[in-house]
Amino acid sequence: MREQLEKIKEEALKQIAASDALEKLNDIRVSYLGKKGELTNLLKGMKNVAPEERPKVGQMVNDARAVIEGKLEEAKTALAKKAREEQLKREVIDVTLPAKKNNVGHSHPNTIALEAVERIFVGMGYEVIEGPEIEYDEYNFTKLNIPPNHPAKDEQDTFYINKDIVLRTQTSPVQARTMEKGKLPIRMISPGRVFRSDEVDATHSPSFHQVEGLVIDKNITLADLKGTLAEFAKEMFGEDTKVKFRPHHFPFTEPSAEMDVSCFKCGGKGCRFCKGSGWIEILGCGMVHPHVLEMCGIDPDAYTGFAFGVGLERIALLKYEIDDMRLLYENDIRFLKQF
Ligand code: 2U9
Repeated sequence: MREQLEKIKEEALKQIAASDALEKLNDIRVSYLGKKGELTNLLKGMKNVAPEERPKVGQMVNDARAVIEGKLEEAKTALAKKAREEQLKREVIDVTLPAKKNNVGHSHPNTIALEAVERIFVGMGYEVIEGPEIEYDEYNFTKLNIPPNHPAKDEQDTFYINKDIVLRTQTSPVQARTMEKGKLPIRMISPGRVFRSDEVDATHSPSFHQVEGLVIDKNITLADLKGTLAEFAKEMFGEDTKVKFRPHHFPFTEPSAEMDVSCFKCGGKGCRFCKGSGWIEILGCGMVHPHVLEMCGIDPDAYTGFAFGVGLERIALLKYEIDDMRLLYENDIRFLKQF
């Protein structure tokens, strides 16, 4: 029995030494020390041992059991240590490698231009008011004196959601809604995204941005419009900027005009930038049409007002000498970082 015990112990220790996984050690524990394990079976054979021998043999079996258990524990600790070391090796960090730089964003030229426009008008006491991009036809057109069948309402120019609702083609509905609230006087600008079903090219996009302005008070005249917009031009394009107003037509203003600024590249002498004319068209403007005042609930005999509209992309393209509008919609950080 002693010999049998030694053989079992040796075999167990050999198997333990050769084990390279925790599951194998577990199998060994079961096959030697488990309920049906070899050592347990050996104890079951004690009845064949002479009674006086039994304590000694029992002690031997228990010793063998302790040795196997000890070795199993040792092997388990060694395997766990090896696994930890391998994991550490896999996760090793080379602290000498250069760090990955986070990409830092940059303000868009539209945003820079808008902030400049807002600063100028807020400085003159205007409020900045925004409104919905999806609008009723009534606010986008009818209340602005653009009647049904007007060419600007043509399907080619306007994105219709249904027969009554459009993607706004201008930010004017925000001013119409403000007028309807009836709190006078009004000094406001409304910046925002507008939509027109245009083909994309160097100067057009189906979605662009406008800033429109509106002033309504008693005794507002064309002189207020001219003085305000001349001041805006100086602050936006430089102290020496001159302005020129050319008659124009908009349904919502009467009289209407387009305003040119003296070329800020050549000072008005004429260059490639201003196509030799010395002037650059900047915005549209006019005195608010009495019919618009009336439709928005304001008495045209008591109040007058002026309005203007500028394309933000146009300002950004001119100010930063960008020759293709499409660059403004690509958001390439290498492009944006130049401004
Ligand atoms: C109300 C009354 C009048 C807003 C105005 C313009 C002139 C204008 C264009 C500039 C370039 C649009 O982005 S663009 O294509 N806009 O020329 N906009 S007056 O007039 C208003 C607005 C609201 C109630």
